[in-house]
Formats: sequence, structure tokens, C-alpha cells
Amino acid sequence: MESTVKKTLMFAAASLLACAAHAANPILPKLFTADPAAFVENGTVYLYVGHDQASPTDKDYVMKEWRLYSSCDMKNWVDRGSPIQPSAFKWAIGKVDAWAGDITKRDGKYYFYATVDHASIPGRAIGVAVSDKPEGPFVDARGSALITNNMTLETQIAWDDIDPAIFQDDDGQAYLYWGNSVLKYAKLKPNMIELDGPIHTVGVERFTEASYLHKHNGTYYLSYSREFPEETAYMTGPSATGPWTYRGVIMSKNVKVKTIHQAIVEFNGRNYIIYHNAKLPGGGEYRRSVAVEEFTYNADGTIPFIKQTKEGPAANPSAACK
Ligand code: FUB
Repeated sequence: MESTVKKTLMFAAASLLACAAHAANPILPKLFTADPAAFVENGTVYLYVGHDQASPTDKDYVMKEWRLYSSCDMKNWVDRGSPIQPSAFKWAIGKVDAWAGDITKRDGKYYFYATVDHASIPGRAIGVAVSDKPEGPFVDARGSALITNNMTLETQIAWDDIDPAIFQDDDGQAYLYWGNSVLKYAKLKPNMIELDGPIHTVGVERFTEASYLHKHNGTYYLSYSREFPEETAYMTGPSATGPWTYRGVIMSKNVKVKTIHQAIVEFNGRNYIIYHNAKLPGGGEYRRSVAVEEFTYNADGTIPFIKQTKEGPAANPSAACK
């Protein structure tokens, strides 16, 4: 009898350990993933990532799809498959370039802004896809690119129009930030698929890419990847267009990969940074892995320096999650 109880307890402990192992960082242990974008609705966090499919010997990204995961507690993640592939954009080359995207909701529709390679205007471009559900499928909302390389002439590089970050302010105005080397933004019309006015540039020292705009307690936070290899830094401002004050580095450079690409969200009363490193076995420059850390804003509203951990955040079960 005693040995049966002991065995049962050992089995329960082993199961708990197995669960914990799956839920630790990196959070998606089955695939190499990168460039997280997060969206919270009805107590559920939806996490959109690029799928890194390069072999260990490939010398460039191979990314044929974006993938979606969801969680009710920021700890345990459900694989929701691929809500969209680059081939959804017929004007794009659309084979292996599911570079970073971002997601928002407006008037009952979900808009996914994504980086792909344009088929006839040389260089990277940004498209926008739409769906009735966060799970997709998403379809091209315009039938043409929203941003192309020839619309921004500040740099000669072909990849300066990448990493869209979509933000809707409390008054309903939507802003798209994006860029590599030069940070750019533009207002969007209420239909979310057309620019509303000119493209502006923002002078940011040692800006690389991965801009991300969020708002907390009335302050606007513009985080981004700084230098190369990249660290995560941020600025704050009194509006969605600044003026911006540099606030420092909040996450150190990765070891086996030069990029880091963050998203910052509030979920169930707590705050999280989601980013990528290359800490899955076999990981590397083109075989990245998404991870999450919880953080608490300092009393003055600044973001503390955040260490990458193996454990990731504690479970934060949301009662509203179905
Ligand atoms: O995943 C391709 C590119 O690497 C992204 O667009 C950048 O942010 C960097 O993570």
C-alpha cells in the first residue's frame, strides 16, 4: 500500500516536472521561432511568430510561414497552426520571407502587418492582411503593398522597410512604425489599409530595427533593437509621435544570434516582454527561439533592466480565458 502511494506521488512529481519543463524558456520547444508579436483579447494572449526553417548549414533565413500560439496564463502555449504564409501576398515573391509582423484589431476585424520581399519593386515591403478571427486565415487586405522600398529613400539598403509595428491610440488614430537603420512612421486611415499623410522619420541613435510602440499609464514607450548585434532599448514620450527621450537598454545582446526583436504587452494585470534568442538545442543565427519574461515598471514609470531566464514567468491564469 505504502509503495503504491509512493509510486503515485513520484508519478505526480514527474508529471509536474515534465509540465514545467515544457513551459519554461524558450516557450515553443518544438519549432525554431522568431520576431514575436502579441495581442491580448478575452483573457487570451495570441502570439504570432515567424517560423525559422533554415537547416544548421543555411546562411540565410528560411521562413515560409508565420505561426500562431495562444495562452491563458503566459506559461502554457497551444499551437494554433499557421494563420498566414507570405504567398497570401500575390505581389510578393512569397517563398521564404515571413519576416516580422504585428497584429491589431479594429471594428471586429484583425489586421496583420507583415514584411515580405516585393516581386517587382526591388527590396522588402510591408503588406497588410485581414481576418475575422485572430486564428486566421488572413487574406491580403489591399492586393498591393502598403509600403515599398521606393517610398523611403533615406538609405540605399533593400531591407529598410521591415518590422511593422502597429499601434492604435485611445482616440482611434492608428500609427504604423517600421524600419531598419532609419526609423519611420505614418498615420493610417480608419480603414487600416491606407496611409493617412506623409511618412516621417525619427532620429534614433544606433537604431537597428524592431520598433514597438505601447502605452502604459498615459506614457508612450517606443522600444527597439539597438546596435548590431542587437540589444533592446527604449524611449518614452508624451504622445504616439514623441518627442522621445532615450531611457536606456532593457535587455542585453544574445549570445548565438545577433537579433533579439521584442514585443511588450500587459496580460491579466502583469507586464511581459517577449523576445527571441537561440537557446533551443541546435539554435543559431537563423534558428531562433521565442522566450518571455515578466517585469514590473519602476515607480517612476521606467522599465527595469530585464534578465533572460530559463524559467520564464510564473503562470498567470486568466479567469476570462475560455
Ligand atoms: O526575422 C527576420 C528579421 O530578423 C526581422 O525582420 C528582424 O527584426 C530580425 O529579427
